[in-house]
Amino acid sequence: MNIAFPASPGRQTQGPKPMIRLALAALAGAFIGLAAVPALAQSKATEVSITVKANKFEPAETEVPANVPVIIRIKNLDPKPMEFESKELRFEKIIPGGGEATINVRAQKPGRYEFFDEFREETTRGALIFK
Ligand SMILES: [Cu+2]
Repeated sequence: MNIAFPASPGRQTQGPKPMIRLALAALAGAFIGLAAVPALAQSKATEVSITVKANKFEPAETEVPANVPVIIRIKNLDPKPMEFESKELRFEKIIPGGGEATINVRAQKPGRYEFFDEFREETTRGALIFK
């Protein structure tokens, strides 16, 4: 029932409404962003550096705290590409020879979580031990 606003075909003012809606959405986004900051600060990620040389991870095993996200900085020192992968930690990344990458891993319960180079799965294996 649109009784209060009779249609006036000649003057269809669009008005600033869409802009206001956009601005509100941006504001809401800003507030969500702010709210997320304390949560991030709470669960500080642990950083680990792992290299690959002559088809071996170094270190092959690394202990990290459980229930905290982990940032893996992986460097491929070999001249050929690798596919750094973990089914348990759910990541997969191709890293060119001589290249490096950063992998973000979610917080995990205590346990041993394996990773490998999928191009050389038999020889190139390692694990993160969440404790
Ligand atoms: Cu793969």
